[in-house]
Amino acid sequence: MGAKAIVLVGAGLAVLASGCTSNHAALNPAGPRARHIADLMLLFVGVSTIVYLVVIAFLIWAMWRRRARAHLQGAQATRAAENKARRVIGAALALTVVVLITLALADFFVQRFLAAHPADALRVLVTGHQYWWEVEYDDPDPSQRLHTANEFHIPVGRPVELVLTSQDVIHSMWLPNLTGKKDLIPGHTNTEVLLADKPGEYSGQCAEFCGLQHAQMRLIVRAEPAAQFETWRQQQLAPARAPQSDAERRGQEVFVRSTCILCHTIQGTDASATVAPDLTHLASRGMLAAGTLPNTQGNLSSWILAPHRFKPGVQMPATALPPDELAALAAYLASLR
Ligand code: HEC
Ligand SMILES: [Cu+2]
Repeated sequence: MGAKAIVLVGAGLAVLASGCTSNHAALNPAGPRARHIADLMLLFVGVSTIVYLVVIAFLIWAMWRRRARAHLQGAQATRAAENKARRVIGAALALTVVVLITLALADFFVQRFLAAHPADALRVLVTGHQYWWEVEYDDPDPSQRLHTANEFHIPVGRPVELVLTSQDVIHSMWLPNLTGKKDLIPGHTNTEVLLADKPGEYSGQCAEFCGLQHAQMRLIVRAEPAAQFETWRQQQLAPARAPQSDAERRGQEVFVRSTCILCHTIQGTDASATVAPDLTHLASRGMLAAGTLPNTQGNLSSWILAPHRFKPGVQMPATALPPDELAALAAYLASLR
């Protein structure tokens, strides 16, 4: 029993501690929006805990007192006790109203803060798909509109306005270190603001059940200093790196004559379909298929051969290729930095 309790308390503390350092935790805010939400949550939990403890303390006190006073009798004593009880209940009621109004006001001010959208924000359009995130940076100049998927960068300290919609069903974006949840709804746009004040890699997740692979619909946001962000932006805007080796050249040929080009884009080749993640700079991303597999050449081969093995229900068909063509294709994709 004692050992069990120690293990439970230890596990609880470990969860709390990881909540304070994790890159996927509302209790480890990396920007003012998430910080306001975390503070509001702590305020609610703190006030509820105090109220609970006070009520339990009164309950214990009342039980103890009743037993101690059981010998007292008489109409006068009863009336005096009732009057006192009425005053105590009245005071408790008033206190309850004050606490409720305080919490409602705190909630109102946090909501008002979250609803304010800055005018100078960078605009990023995010579209939910079963089961990946399409990302496009808005710009009046079409040549500056960069496209990527599942992983995107933002400059530290500059607000980013996300314009959220969906291509199929309702998804929800949740980046707990940066802000609260916001739905992506087909035929409708929602907006949400990201503002990171600490550089870092923040993990996000689809937070609205959207189909079989809902749990494997992860998102990575990298917040970095403005100069580094600009370098990334320029690198992503460039057309795909030309194949250098024979294997890579062969891989590119395989890509453009396979079914891949029905769904994917690689800027600078004939592939320009937009129903699946843009692969122009695939190798610059850490993970494949929305956080499902580490982005390695071996995993690329396995993924092309049998995507449903890693994501049952995935909207990409398996492609059977001879081993040498598959290896060349994977080598080419792995070179697209
Ligand atoms: C019918 C459309 C379709 C075809 C054809 C197709 N794919 Fe895909 N592909 C997808 C979709 C949809 C995803 C996203 C899957 C997910 O994460 O749920 C995807 C994901 C990928 C990814 C991971 C991308 C990322 O950003 O993580 C790679 C790599 C890929 N496909 C390569 C290929 C190659 C190579 C071919 C041709 C052999 C191919 N695909 C054919 C639809 C397609
Ligand atoms: Cu989803």
